[in-house]
Amino acid sequence: MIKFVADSACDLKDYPSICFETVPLSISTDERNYTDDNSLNVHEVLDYLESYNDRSYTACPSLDAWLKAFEGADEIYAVTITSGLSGTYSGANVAKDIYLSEHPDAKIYVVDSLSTGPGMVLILEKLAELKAKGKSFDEVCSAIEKYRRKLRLFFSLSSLHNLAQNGRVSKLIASAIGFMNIKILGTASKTGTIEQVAKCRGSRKMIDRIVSELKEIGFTKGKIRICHVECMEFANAVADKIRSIFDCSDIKIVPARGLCSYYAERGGIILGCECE
Ligand code: X90
Repeated sequence: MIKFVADSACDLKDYPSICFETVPLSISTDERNYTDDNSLNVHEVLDYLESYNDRSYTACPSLDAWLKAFEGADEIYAVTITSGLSGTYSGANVAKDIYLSEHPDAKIYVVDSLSTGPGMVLILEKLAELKAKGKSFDEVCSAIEKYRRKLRLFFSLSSLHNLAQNGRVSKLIASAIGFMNIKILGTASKTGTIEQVAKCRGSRKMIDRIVSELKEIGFTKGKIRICHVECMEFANAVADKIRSIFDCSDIKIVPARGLCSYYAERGGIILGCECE
């Protein structure tokens, strides 16, 4: 049996047409612990964290969760959030070694997305497409290694509080926003870490800046996937503008699950695109 597995940073809960499972990261404070599984109420977690004034944390999926997701399969494709910001990729590789020692005939490919949310979705879609075309395990692996390099990720955030608190961006960058309607535009670096692109005042300027970045990287008509943290309208406005400027019809928008919601925070969007 073939299984596709991703950690919960992919923002999908299900993927009809393939055998798909997600493994949860977790979000916690010293008094509560949330598992980013299908039953998590993201809205409630965001409310709670806004009212809670002490530190909060996240943690990788457990080895057990990966092993349970692998169970029963002999060909496995596992997609993780970037190894540049999380230990999830190494955790998945430990689980892979354990699984292979118990199922020596199985094949497992763990993909480091160097990205998150929408970037992981594009990789999952490509995996599903390659398998639907009957490609072998080795063909899929080499095609995905190439495809991964063609993806770009941008994000517009209204607060960097949780990223700074957990050491994923510098406190200096983080302190520059969070007031006067300033949003920050960032991108994923080649090694899957966070790079600041611009600061923009207001949604309209941010949308224009996203469009000019897409032009800059040579985006023309590839697929675009967007996740948003309780700001569907903003995500729609970004998508509408992109449709009006580029010859791009394949745009999909989903709400972020817990992990991306925690880091992107309310008002944040993350956009992944294919680029030549
Ligand atoms: O605890 C853990 O291992 C998870 C750590 C995840 C840290 C960053 C998640 C970022 C999510 C924010 C903007 C996107 C940045 C992506 C750059 C590659 C969303």
